[in-house]
Amino acid sequence: MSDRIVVDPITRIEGHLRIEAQMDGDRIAGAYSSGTMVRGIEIILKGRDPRDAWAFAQRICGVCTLVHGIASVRSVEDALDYPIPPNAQLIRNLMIGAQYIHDHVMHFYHLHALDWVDVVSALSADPGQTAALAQSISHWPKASPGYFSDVKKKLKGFVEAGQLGIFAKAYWGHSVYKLPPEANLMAVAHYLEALAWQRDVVQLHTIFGGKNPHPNFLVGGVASAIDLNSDSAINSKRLVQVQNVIDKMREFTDQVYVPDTLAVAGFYKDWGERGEGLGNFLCYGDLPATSMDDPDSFFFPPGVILDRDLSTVHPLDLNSADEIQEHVAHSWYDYSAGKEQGLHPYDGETTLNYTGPEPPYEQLDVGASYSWLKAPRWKGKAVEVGPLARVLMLYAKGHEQTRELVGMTLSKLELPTRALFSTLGRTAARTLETKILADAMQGWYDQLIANIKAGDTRTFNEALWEPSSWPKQCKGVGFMEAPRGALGHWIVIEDGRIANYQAVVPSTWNAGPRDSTGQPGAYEAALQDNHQLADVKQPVEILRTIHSFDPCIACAVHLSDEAGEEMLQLRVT
Ligand code: NFE
Ligand code: MG
Repeated sequence: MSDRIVVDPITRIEGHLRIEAQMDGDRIAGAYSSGTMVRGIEIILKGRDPRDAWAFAQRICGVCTLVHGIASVRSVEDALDYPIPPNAQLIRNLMIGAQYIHDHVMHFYHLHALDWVDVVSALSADPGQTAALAQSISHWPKASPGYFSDVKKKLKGFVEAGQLGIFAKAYWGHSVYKLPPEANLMAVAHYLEALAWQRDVVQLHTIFGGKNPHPNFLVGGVASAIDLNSDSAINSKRLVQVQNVIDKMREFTDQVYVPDTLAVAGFYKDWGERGEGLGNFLCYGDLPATSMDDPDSFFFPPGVILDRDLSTVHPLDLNSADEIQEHVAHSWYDYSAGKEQGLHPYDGETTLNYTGPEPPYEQLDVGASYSWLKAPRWKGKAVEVGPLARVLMLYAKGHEQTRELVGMTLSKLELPTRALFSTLGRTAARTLETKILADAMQGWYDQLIANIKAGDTRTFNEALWEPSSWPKQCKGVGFMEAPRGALGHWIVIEDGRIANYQAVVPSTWNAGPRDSTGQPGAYEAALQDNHQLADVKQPVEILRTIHSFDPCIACAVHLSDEAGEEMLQLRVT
């Protein structure tokens, strides 16, 4: 196996991901995705009070900082049949929406953009022409020649001091970077602006949840009281702040993020023809207008799309033992019934069995086990989850704004509908979903204000708080759509304590390894889909497609990294 490219770690992600690409000349013939750190949260949770589980589960990740808290409280509420007040539902929707918008903008500018934007090329941009470009695509006020001249000066300072800092060690000057210097300079300016913007908009979480990362949650509601006459509760001043954050989110999305995505995509249309892979998409659905028991009221509809057939959305059942199962045939785990078995999360097992090579090593034995991620499957099929899955689901269900935005995007880029199923389509879907959600935020906010005006300030239901009111045994699933896709926590409660807890996480669906039938996971399939490398020593194409999924391996393996050591290597053999 001499012609295998190893990229480890994949940078500009959360967590530790290794990609091995088996080359056939300059083409990727087989790709292997490996999570290289071990999990532990599910073991830590056993025996604890279910009302505390969210605080532990939330520490799975600091990027999708609230989603494991929400999935966890929902799992307990589902198990106990525990209703929450309408205001709590609205506040959760606002917090989830804010998480998406914050996370997607940061992913685009700070994690993904540098796969498409050559920072060093920005140094040869003409600030006047950059201003003309910026003004031609948006009304964003920071677009004068003087402004771009200042950004260029700042960047020049970094480079001359040999301190590219956050921009260091990329493949600058690579022939696959296609943007003109002016577009590169505009993108660098927005990269820096997005850093400041995200600090402001994250306030929404601190207002409703006390802090960020890891805002506070509560089984039975939300951890914030509404009292317009109190300084230490959600009052008029705080509500005005929330409105300001929503305005800032919508403005930046409309004026910067959407136009930048379209402008950059215009130079990379060939990426609308590669990197799809599976063609199967799954959503659990989320953002209820009423309650989690009423999927018809969800803003994001649940369902499964197979073989990119948008005319049929298949229903799914998170409680059925035959539908969602995790496989470990190529993962460093054992199941008591054998490694070939699939297990539904209620019956899930977390038994570590590392059989890989001793580090440092050249290559993984991809014919055997090669990842700390399990391989989740729906009815035996590998599926993709995330923004593209959600946008396709909205599209298939006839959501009008989605249809308009998708139509506008394809017509501006002069691309066929088929281009949705690609690396470019995945990245564009994230942008469009942000626009759709930023607009929806206003609706949830207006409803919250209307409830408060009508005298309803309840945010917590104490009816089932005491374990003495619980059944001796029960189980439930808390699910949501996290920024990276479908997320579920399955809990089994016995005598008021956690008997079993399993999280099946978006990046596990997408980044997982092959299963017992040899089916690749979503990353693997995408990399095997029409990927030529212009320079095997600088495999930026691998980064483009992997980053289009926005990996989070901390989530995917439920991290507990005892050694804390990274293996830094890029090896071309
Ligand atoms: Ni750590 Fe996460 C999200 C979850 S993982 S980022 O979004 O759940 O895929
Ligand atoms: Mg899990």
